[in-house]
Amino acid sequence: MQSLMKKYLTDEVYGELKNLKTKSGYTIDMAINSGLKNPDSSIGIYAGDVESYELFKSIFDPIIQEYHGEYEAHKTALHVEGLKGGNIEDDRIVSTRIRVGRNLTDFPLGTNVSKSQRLEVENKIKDALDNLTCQGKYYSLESMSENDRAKLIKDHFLFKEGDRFLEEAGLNRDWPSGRGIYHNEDKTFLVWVNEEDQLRIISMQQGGNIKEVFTRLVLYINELEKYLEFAYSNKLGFITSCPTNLGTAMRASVHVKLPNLAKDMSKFEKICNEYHLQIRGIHGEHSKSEEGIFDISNKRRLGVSEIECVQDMVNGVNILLKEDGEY
Ligand code: ADP
Ligand code: CIR
Repeated sequence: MQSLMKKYLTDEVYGELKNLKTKSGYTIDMAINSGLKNPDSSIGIYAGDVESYELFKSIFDPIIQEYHGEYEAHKTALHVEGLKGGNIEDDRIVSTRIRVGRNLTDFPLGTNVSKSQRLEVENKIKDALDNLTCQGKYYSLESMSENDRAKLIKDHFLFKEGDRFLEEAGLNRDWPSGRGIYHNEDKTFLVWVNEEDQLRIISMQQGGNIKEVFTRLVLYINELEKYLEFAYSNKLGFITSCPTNLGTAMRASVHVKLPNLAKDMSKFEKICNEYHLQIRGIHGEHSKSEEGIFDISNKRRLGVSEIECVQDMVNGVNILLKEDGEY
């Protein structure tokens, strides 16, 4: 399957964009490098700064439309009130995780920051995290032992090293400098620093109490917003490196056992398309399912509110559980 970048980058569009450069020095060649070097990309393009989405809109706009669907405008509404069926009591649900991506205003995105800017971003985020009432700790990647790092990755808490999509997007430059993870003692609230986005704010726990996970996430995002200013636009919502994360930048997922649908992938995929769900493997994006366990999350994030993202996931997962039980 060709990437959305290849689908929409006609000779005419490339000709129009090839000599343009944003104020931070980002070009269309930098934006499409990941998709060109990784022909199995599904999207294949990254922004370098907020301005990229405007300057290169003749390629970004159709990709955004196709991924998120038609939408009028984006409006953030970060609250849990109104969520229906927020506790899925079914022992096939292994765990729940909700994350949002955020980036700071006044800096290029991770694809195009300098080493010193990345360290500045890390310091600002560390200072803000110090104020959180969950009393977690920040661990820089540089200071972490190889064993601790491997365990955090295996247990689904930390990002991996060497992702080839991020590599070719310039997101792994100067690794591991400036990267790290913050978490509370029981690892139910975590923040990744300077991975694909400058912040990935994460709430997670075992089981299917989605409302509890969502409530914790909202609480600490609100606390962080007192200390950090996140890049946001009325048209695109929260600004992220990858156009799939624009809008709420929210991915609400469960790890769920669906052994029967696993043997009937065309039906599984049909249901997921209908209910705006994405299927990932057990170790995140581009990984495989193990023992019939899948990562099921909302797909659209732009032009929908945060609660709609979570509701998409809840509604869809209930259907999948029902269908899987009927074999
Ligand atoms: P992101 O969610 O930030 O887009 P990934 O898809 O790579 O990135 O997932 C990051 C990590 O989070 C992976 O280790 C993945 O297994 C873990 N993860 C995602 N959803 C869940 C979940 N519901 N329960 C436990 N771990 C999860
Ligand atoms: C790709 O194009 O496949 C990667 N750059 C990741 C794209 C974002 N992920 C997604 O929508 N699943």
